[in-house]
Amino acid sequence: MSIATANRDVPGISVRPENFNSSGVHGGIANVHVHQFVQQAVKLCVPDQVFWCNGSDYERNRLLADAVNEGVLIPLNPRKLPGCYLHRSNPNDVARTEQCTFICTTTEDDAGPTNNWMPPVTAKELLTPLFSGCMRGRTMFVVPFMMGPAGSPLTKVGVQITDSIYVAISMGIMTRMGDVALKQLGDSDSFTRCLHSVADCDPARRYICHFPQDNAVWSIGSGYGGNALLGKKCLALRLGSYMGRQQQWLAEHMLILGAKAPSGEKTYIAAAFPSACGKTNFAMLIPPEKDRKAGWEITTVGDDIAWMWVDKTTGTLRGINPENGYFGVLPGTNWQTNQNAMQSMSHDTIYTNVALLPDGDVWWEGKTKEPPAECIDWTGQVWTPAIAATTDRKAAHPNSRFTAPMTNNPALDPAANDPAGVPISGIVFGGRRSKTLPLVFQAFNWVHGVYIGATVGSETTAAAAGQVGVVRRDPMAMLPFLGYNIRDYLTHWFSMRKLMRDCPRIFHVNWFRKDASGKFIWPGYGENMRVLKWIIDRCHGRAYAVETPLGWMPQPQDLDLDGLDLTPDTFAALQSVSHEEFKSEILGQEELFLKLAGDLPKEMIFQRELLISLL
Ligand code: GTP
Ligand code: SPV
Ligand code: MN
Repeated sequence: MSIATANRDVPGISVRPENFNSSGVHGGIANVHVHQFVQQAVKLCVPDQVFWCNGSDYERNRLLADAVNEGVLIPLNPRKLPGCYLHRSNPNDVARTEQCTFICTTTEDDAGPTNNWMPPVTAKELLTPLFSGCMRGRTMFVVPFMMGPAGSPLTKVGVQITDSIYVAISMGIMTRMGDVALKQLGDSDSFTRCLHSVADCDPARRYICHFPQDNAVWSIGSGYGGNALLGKKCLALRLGSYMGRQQQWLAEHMLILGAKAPSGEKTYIAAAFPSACGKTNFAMLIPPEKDRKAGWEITTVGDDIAWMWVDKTTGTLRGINPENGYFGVLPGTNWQTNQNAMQSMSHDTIYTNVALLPDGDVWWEGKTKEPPAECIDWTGQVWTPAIAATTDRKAAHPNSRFTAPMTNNPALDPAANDPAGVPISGIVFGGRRSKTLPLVFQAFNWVHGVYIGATVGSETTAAAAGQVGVVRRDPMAMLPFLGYNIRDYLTHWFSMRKLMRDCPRIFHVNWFRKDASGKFIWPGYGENMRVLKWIIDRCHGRAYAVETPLGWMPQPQDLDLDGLDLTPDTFAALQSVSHEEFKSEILGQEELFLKLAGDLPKEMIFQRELLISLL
């Protein structure tokens, strides 16, 4: 076995395993705990080579070249898409697999009724034989990474071991990767130990196991997205939420956007929508032309994850985006719907599971109105519109995604790297609901807002394996990402109120209501600015609203609908709430209440009783 350190900017040097010296110093990496972790992993997985990543440009180019040589990445047209590559995942491995995802805590009660659970001992007994020798003939990448900007109070370090060069390269985009993370870690032992192997990529032997009590993740059998880039959902949400509860902060499946008004006033809003329900698009919103002309600017702090804490001196909620890049949904994304996303992926981007055009460009459903005459689909087969019409085959997978550095985003917020984070004035919850839920309403107060977040329902999407389009409860959009008992999570949310002097206002939105013919009623995307302006005004105690059983609602005259092709009747239809339909909605919420059985925080019970008595 040799240990490749060519990445130390000195091509071609390898260090043999016996050169691990007693102090653990190797390859410029001095942290003895990291060394012990790597040595244990080497013993278990038996790789041919160990490659320590330092995060340099030199290293990135070398990894990209290796990935191309191995056929893992296909270079795209360098004139149209400089620095971009196509990756095709195993067709059995295209989305998160919630049925293979486990929270491994000593008691089942710690994981709670919404998580798959295994005792840590059982999980390790089950996974150790799967990891045993799984990297024979392969290279083990050691990927130190940091979630959060350097020096932020919540920033965390992880070390991911992986045998996937695609994962190593992706971690270099999605996180602050390499020496910068080791510098933050110093001599400390407190880093998340992430062990990952694609192994034989067999769904029957796929496990994503979280050990919150040991600050560790073991993932095997998948090379895709949240299953494999362990800093994202595993560390930043599942383990993050567990730490957040212990340390009185929140790790949430939320975007953070900044909105600068023509007056210069800057407002930051966080929003939680379930997977593939509009976070990236809302975070990168481009206002309608008249708002842009008037001086409105929307900027992105984050598009998927927010870590938020209460500032002790001011008593306000502040947030950071722990990530460094975007892993964004492609279908439906185009120059009309999301120009900032298109710019973000215009160079130095990895496209996963999209179609390849004859000229080395890429395509996915919804990129252009007209499909290409011919392309190679995401599985590598010839695809034409005629084939699609007879077989229902998509050119790109519905969960195809781009991986791009956040610095590519022309609308990146100036505070995206600020360790002090940004002040959060409003929190928005939302779901994908073709019926029942109005375009927008505001909670009466924090407790009511937490109830609204807790009872969010949304139609399932292609972001997770399984049936698409069925309404399920997805509390705070965190159902698949909670690292502990939902009872304690809701209690934690309620109790955060006590730490805050001036707490954010809470809202619910639904961009996805449909008419009788199945068409979206609301134009969405950039036009969501009209709703956002009302939300911002409400956060600052300005705009008008009427009281309804659901919460505060704008009337047509309270929202700027100027220049929008939407009749007052249509707006009324968007905002209408049928008491009968809402009674069924409350029955739908029972799904969650029954799971929590006798364990419901009392605020949840009182809020539900209040809602029922108002209808
Ligand atoms: P994850 O990365 O899975 O957490 O998803 P996300 O919440 O960031 O979702 P994203 O913004 O990528 O949107 C998912 C899909 O919804 C894409 O196909 C978008 O085009 C579509 N979408 C986003 N916003 C809107 C909207 O306002 N209206 C409509 N009709 N579709 C939208
Ligand atoms: C999601 O499913 O919410 C994602 C994609 O953001 S993944 O990273 O695969 O979880
Ligand atoms: Mn997500």
